[in-house]
Amino acid sequence: MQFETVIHDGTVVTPSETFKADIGINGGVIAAVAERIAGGERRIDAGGRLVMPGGIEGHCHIAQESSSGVMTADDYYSGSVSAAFGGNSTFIPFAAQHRGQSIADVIATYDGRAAPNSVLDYSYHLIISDPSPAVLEELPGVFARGITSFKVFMTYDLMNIGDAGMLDILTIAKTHGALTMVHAENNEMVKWMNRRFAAAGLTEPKYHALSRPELAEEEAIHRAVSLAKLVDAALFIVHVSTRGGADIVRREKLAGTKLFAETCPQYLALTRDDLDRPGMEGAKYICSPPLRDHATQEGLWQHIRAGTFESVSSDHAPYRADATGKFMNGADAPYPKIANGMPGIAMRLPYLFSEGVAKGKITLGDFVRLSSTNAARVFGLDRKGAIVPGFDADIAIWNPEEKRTVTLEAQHDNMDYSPFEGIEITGWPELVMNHGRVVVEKGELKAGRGEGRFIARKPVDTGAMPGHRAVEFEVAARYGQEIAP
Ligand code: DUC
Ligand code: ZN
Ligand code: ZN
Repeated sequence: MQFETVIHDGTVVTPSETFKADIGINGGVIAAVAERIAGGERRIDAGGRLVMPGGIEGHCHIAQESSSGVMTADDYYSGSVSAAFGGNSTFIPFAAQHRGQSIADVIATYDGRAAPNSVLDYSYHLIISDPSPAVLEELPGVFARGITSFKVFMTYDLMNIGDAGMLDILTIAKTHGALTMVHAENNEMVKWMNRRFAAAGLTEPKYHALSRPELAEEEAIHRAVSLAKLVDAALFIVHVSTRGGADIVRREKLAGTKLFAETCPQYLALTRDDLDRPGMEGAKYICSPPLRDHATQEGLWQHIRAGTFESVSSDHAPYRADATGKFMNGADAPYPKIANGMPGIAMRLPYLFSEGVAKGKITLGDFVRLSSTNAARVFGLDRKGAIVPGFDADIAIWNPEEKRTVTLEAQHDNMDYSPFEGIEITGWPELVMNHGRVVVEKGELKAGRGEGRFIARKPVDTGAMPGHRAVEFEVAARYGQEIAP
């Protein structure tokens, strides 16, 4: 068999094995994995390197306006380029509905932003902020198009859809095999804390972290899980930032709940002390849920090791430290008026590899699972996330020995700061391929604008998860009233 591309002499990493093998690629797809593959129009030498599934970034905000109207600094070009330099082959940003907007309009808007610009394959999670009857009716068409997940919020007055709204979304999602993702923080607790801090004149960035207590996340995770269990729908808790929240996820998974979760590098690398930097420097570290402390970092690593999280995602939410982003309400705005989020799409995998694999906290197999394989499975990318014949040739070749210090200049996003600046990294992605196209090689971009494809995704697979059946629906059925979703 003749191959367009052969990757040879590398060490292939899968979730369960690490072995020497060559890979033959034709038509953008992995055609063979074998001990020795001769020929190839192009031969890529991976001697001394790790050959892994390209990263799948499942949580990032690209060309997205926040509910208060701030546009992210990255569009689908800079966002995808930055993702690729960070070892990713595919990404799934959000397509965000603003209240009153039809879903057809949301999708058309994001298609216009993504298709001409993305260098990587992409899909969207739909953010629903206004689950009106008309919007709920539109959702089956969205699933039919292969957008099989969406995010809802339990916080922010302009985004929070309330418990009944969540139940409506969860019920429709269950019917269509879609996955509901949730930002879980108790809105009323946060608003109450905000009022207390405002009354005391405490408005510097460091109070942001204190205004969103760990209990606000833990309560909301517990409530979100309860809502999902009532209708036996699948749920994905995004950006878990607390040990207590992760404990709930773990417990519920053990009980068979159809539950998935992620954490993010910033909760492992940074703490609330970073918000207490001089002047308004701390604004760069404002994200929600907020940064916590060293004990939390330890707890989150324990949960990563124990398998509580499907993935470690970046939550790349790039707002520049200027009037276009963080300071759109003024250079000394009080913390509730500073844009929430920080960049990190390029640092997610180098950080996870360096802190996790190189420091012996996780195995190479764990890294592959957390960076790619699990996201493919949970988000329905059925031809991605593994080095298997028939799958897309989405591959990242890593030099596990390369050492770098993170600098802003070496980033490829549109940001004016990196929260990871100065961190020492061991292990770096040297070549990134998407659907057989080399996108990044030895520090150079090789792909063009708009070459990435929209990928239609499959329903979430919860077949192996027992789930729950709320007893009240059973009793109603015994009364002859079938009201179960
Ligand atoms: N939630 C996110 O997922 N990202 C940025 C801000 C937020 O609230
Ligand atoms: Zn969120
Ligand atoms: Zn996010």
